[in-house]
Amino acid sequence: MLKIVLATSNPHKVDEINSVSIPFGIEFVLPDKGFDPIEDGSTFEENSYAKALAAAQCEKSGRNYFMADDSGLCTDFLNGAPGLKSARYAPSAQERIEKLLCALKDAKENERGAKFVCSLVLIDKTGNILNKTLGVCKGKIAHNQCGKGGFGYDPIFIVENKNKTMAELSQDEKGKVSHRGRALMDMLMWIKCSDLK
Ligand code: ITT
Repeated sequence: MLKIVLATSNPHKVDEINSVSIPFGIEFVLPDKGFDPIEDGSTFEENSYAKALAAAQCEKSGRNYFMADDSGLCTDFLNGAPGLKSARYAPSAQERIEKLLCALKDAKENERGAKFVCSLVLIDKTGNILNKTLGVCKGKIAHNQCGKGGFGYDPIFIVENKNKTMAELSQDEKGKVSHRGRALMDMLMWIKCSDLK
């Protein structure tokens, strides 16, 4: 099994990614102690690279490859917000959901469009970018929360062409349509064709 450090503190990302990658012979593991990235980039990709580099810099276990996921929810009504600030929009996941529903309370049905974005960046221990992928999942913001699966904004994100929120999908279904699932599939295909070991 090829082990790659996943530069994150979010256990939901590790679960979602490993549920897809392990059948491909690739396991993602948490960074060593001291992982504390500064996410002050102006794009998802810049933040993703900053996280991957921070994991490489605190590596003590001899692992060679580091991948980061920077992701977020962009809404049309709020000109792309919360976007890069999705994780910091309010203190807890429930408060973030409530704040977003409140911010969209006057948005009409055709103004509730939104997309989840995920930037994956894979680097080696010296910080060289080996590959990067981007995944997008389109949908709209619901009026109320629905579903218990996933994490974050999933209970208020209605997936395009499915009459369900992301939180009503199984982990398998989410992996097939989500921003993370799409970016990950491209990344796994690249890794499989590369000679990383
Ligand atoms: P790391 O930086 O440690 O990876 P994080 O949760 O802070 O963990 P981000 O900075 O990438 O990650 O912020 C992403 C936020 O966007 C996340 O906290 C959620 O609020 C939201 N988000 C991202 N992907 C999501 C998904 O699949 N479902 C629901 N919300 C998601």
